[in-house]
Amino acid sequence: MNNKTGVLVMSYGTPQSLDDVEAYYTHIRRGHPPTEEQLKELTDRYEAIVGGVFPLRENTNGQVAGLQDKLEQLAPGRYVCYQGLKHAAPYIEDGVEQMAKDGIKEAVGIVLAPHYSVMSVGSYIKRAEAKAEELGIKMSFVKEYHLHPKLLKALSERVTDGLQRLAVSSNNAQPVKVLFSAHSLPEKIRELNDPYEEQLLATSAEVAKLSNVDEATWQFTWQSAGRTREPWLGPDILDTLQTLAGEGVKAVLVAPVGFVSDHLEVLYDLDLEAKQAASEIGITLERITMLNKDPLYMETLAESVISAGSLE
Ligand code: FEC
Repeated sequence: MNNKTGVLVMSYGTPQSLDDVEAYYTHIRRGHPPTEEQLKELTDRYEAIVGGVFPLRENTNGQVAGLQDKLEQLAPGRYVCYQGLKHAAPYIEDGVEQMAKDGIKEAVGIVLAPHYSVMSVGSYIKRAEAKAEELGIKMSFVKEYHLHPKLLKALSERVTDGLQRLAVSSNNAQPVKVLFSAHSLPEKIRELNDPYEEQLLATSAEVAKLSNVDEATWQFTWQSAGRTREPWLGPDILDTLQTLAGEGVKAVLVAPVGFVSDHLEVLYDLDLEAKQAASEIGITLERITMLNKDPLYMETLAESVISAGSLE
């Protein structure tokens, strides 16, 4: 018996190495291996950003350690963090199993993604819950923290800083647009009354307000839609950039508020693909820096964990 409360910190996961991309992609595709062409396309994207290093792993490790430190400050000796990844080892189930081996009886689960969708955070929770039930661990979950004041403050500081950088790199070009973005999901989530879109818009509106960005100067767009035949939520950022160019916009600050780390969907989809597309149509594009181990983000996570635990 361990009197500490376990904290299962869940994140997307990334391959261990370029050799591991196929296994990782197969896991994302629920056991269906990618075609050679699909595998090459994804491997090329990783090669373009990392050259053998996968930044999400180090960033997730850093966030888990940062959360442990913050919990230790706020509630000394009470919590112990475990990592559980969606598509790579240690998997979500491995994290729960480790808690059981350590004698943990009660735990809180939190995902390193602020917005709830049944297809994202919901699926992490489902897997953790099933394993915890099997192993007799009582678990509660933080479902979302998209309006936590410290998260909003950390993001708004980044928007303010990003706008200053954009003014310099674009030579004060006008008009400017702030584009809040997040990972697209299949359009069918709309039939499920899913809160994902509403929560993303709420975060965007609050961050815009705190950064003094008026309503006409920001909008929301999707990014990184999956390569499947079904329709995904749009417009995609590449289409949005075309529309903005048609409206005469000259400078864009992208704020990917649905993500919390530097990883493929930011470093490739935004920094390489979107930036290149923007420059071809006369738009200077900058992006806000990601949260990674930002102390305000660590406090957001720690306070959310503590309040989820105390609701029991
Ligand atoms: O840096 C890295 O190695 C990993 C970057 C990465 C993050 C991420 C976050 C989210 N995803 C979400 C939804 C989907 C859905 C599908 C899907 C597919 C991929 C593929 C790669 C990938 N995702 Fe991802 N996602 C990242 C990477 N994602 C690679 C496969 C190739 C491709 O389609 O581009 C479609 C498959 C399915 O049906 O499951 C849906 C959502 C997030 C943000 C929340 C979270 O972090 O969990 C939502 C980071």
